[in-house]
Amino acid sequence: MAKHITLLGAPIQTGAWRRGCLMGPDALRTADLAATLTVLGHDVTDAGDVSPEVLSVPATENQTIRDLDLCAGWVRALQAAAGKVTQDTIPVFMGGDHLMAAGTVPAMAARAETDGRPLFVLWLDAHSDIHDFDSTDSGNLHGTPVAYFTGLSDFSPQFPVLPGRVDPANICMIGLRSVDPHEKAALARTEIQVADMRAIDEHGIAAPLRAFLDRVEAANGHLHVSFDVDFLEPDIAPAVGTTVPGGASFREAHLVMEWLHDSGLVTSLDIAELNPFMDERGKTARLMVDFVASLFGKSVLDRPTRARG
Ligand code: B3U
Ligand code: MN
Ligand code: MN
Repeated sequence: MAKHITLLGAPIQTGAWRRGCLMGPDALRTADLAATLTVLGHDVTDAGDVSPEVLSVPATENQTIRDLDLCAGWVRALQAAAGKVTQDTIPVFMGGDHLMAAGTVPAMAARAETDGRPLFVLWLDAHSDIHDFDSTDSGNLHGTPVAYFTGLSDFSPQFPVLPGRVDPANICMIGLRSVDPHEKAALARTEIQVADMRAIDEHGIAAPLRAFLDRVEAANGHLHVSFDVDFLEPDIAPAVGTTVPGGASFREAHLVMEWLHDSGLVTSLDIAELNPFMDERGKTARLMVDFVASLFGKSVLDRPTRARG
């Protein structure tokens, strides 16, 4: 079914240690994201890039945090821009490091609230990104969005009051293989469902995804997918700052995208952590466009879908 898709660039890189994610949106444009989705029959608008607000926020006790003012300015600007996306369009937020999700996800949660439906989040990542201002050892705030948009930790007054919050029970993380001790303890205290790489090796990637999609459907939820490029095996997707071996394969990731399409449940998408400076002749950007195409209906053969009208 044809969708209206809005591409929105989120060239934030201050949440990551390594520079380069600011080129992410342009790499996806260069890899023909808009044209690829148009060929699939969708109506695509590229709304350009968001710019950060210029802010000066109080310092945190933890002195290791990098670029706090600019990170806070990005979170505020992304919440404002994503907050303008109406229900009749599927936004594809082109990052940008994963702190982008501190802007996009609360805005999508607020959007879901307007029709009284819950927001579910599928977090495809090697990392759980559930640090807070106190717990982060690296000082890189791309490791914090989940603790922020669930309200599990307090990020005030530096980050905005959440326009919409995600219930931890409505989050499923798939692909984890680099979790810091604080994060491990934090995950154990929540109802977030986690399928780490060991679980995927033991049961396959389809089992946790199927269970989660069934829950989203039963709750009549909206589904936001936050796809961190490091979810993937670095051999196929080298364009990330923090490569972690043992990631999802080409086939596993394609299956996830195809199932997401067939579910008809996805209402918004982040593409996070694409760092074109680390890429090999555009291969990761092109691969990500291919995955997004699968999520929006590209398939080898036609199959009956569960898509709603
Ligand atoms: N958990 C570590 C590593 C990390 C998180 N996200 C990425 N790396 N990309 C941290 O710095 O918080
Ligand atoms: Mn991440
Ligand atoms: Mn990651």
